[in-house]
Amino acid sequence: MTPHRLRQAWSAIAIAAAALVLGIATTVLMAASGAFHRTTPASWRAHDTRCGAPATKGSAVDVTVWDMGHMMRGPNGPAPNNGRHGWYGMGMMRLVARPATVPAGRVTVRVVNAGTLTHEVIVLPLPAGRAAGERAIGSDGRVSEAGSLGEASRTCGAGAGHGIVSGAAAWTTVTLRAGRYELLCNVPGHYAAGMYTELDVTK
Ligand SMILES: [Cu+2]
Repeated sequence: MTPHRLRQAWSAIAIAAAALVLGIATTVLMAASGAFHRTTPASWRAHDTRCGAPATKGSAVDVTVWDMGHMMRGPNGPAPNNGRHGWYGMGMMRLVARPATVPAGRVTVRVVNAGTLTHEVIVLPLPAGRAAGERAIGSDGRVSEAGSLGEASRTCGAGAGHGIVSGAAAWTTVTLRAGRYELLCNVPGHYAAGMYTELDVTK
């Protein structure tokens, strides 16, 4: 191991340790705020002041994500495979953004998880000539996140985390140029189950 490699290794360990401490702190905060004790997980909590996105400058896009968790499995286990990626048993899931068009600049994506499962929202540019929902899905049930501009996946917080638990909100602020974008959930199987939508940004 060269000195350079050694430095890289040590900084990786330091980052991992910091992430662990942050994770524990987040868990403690979530426990304190009652995030683990929601009794009506599918309810709409956009106005839950313990878990709402802060006021923002620029545009806001409100995203609602949901699933039909109770329909995900038949009496004898997973629903039959319809041939698409083997994720048919995940049932129907949706991601809806309002408004669907915003002006270029700072855009805060505010997500409410009205479903029963954990979700997330990732912002990706939409390649020319492609529609939302057309990305290649890997054998792990996920799409490539290469080129991601940001994500809301931290329960009751901003940016990347470990997913938005049922009933909670999450948000992220990104700067978007004019163009077409796709908002999607990349929890395994969720994209194939319908968790994507187009977001257009005008000049
Ligand atoms: Cu999802």
